[in-house]
Amino acid sequence: MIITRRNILVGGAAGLLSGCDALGKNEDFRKLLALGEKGNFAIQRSLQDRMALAKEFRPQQRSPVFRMNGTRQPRGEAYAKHASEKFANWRLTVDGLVARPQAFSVAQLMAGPKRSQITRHDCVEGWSAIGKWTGIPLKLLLDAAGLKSQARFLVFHCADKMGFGTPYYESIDLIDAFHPQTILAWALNDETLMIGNGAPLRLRVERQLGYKQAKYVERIEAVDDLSKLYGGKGGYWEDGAGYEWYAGI
Ligand SMILES: Nc1nc2c(c(=O)[nH]1)N[C@H]1C(S)=C(S)[C@@H](COP(=O)(O)O)O[C@H]1N2
Ligand SMILES: [Mo]
Repeated sequence: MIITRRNILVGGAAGLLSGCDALGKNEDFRKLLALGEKGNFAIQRSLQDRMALAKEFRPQQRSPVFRMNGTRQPRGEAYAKHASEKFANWRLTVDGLVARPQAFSVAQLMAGPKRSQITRHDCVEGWSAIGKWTGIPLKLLLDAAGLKSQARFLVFHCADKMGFGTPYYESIDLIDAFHPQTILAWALNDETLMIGNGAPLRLRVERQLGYKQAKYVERIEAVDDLSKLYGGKGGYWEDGAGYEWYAGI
């Protein structure tokens, strides 16, 4: 995906340069091309920056306790039942603009390839915590489902309801979706996730702030447009409190 976009950018500039000798002699047009090249360079730089890895820490640098914030215990009978069954019947569905909709059990995800990373979580409320997350790279789930070419964003639907019964949800673009540190985590500090931290599955998208780290994820939906969902801003806090959709750190 990203490679393709880069190729289009580079290919576009090269095509213009080779095809238009007469135009190339025109001073204004040459200036315009030079600007275009700078622009492409800037876009490529920013794409590369977004693929850069978040800092990873040493085990001894972990916080003694990893705080729980926002929902610590989802309300409702459905979640309580799942918790009492130790999430044996929880399903993570991957659907929307995909070729092959998927439904994974937590056990299946835990048996799959895993990645661990010790990262710092930064909450806009002014606290941070360093913890070790283990989970399955999101890329593997997307490869299994096969994103359709119209897909632009992934929406994470959560099992907890906020004020007035609005579900928590979040969304990311495909650059973050395929980022090597983007995982669906099922363990924190080598222990199965506690309910307060988002059991049984929560997103870790390490280049962004705390509110993007959706907990209690039960559905990942591939969409072409965020404006059709809920308040249209791509996330619970984006809709309700005007938080930035791209919360890069
Ligand atoms: N489903 C859901 N995800 C959520 C929240 C929430 O309330 N519900 N709170 C967010 C916020 S603001 C933060 S800082 C982190 C907190 O994660 P933690 O409880 O593991 O510290 O989860 C984020 N993801
Ligand atoms: Mo937060």
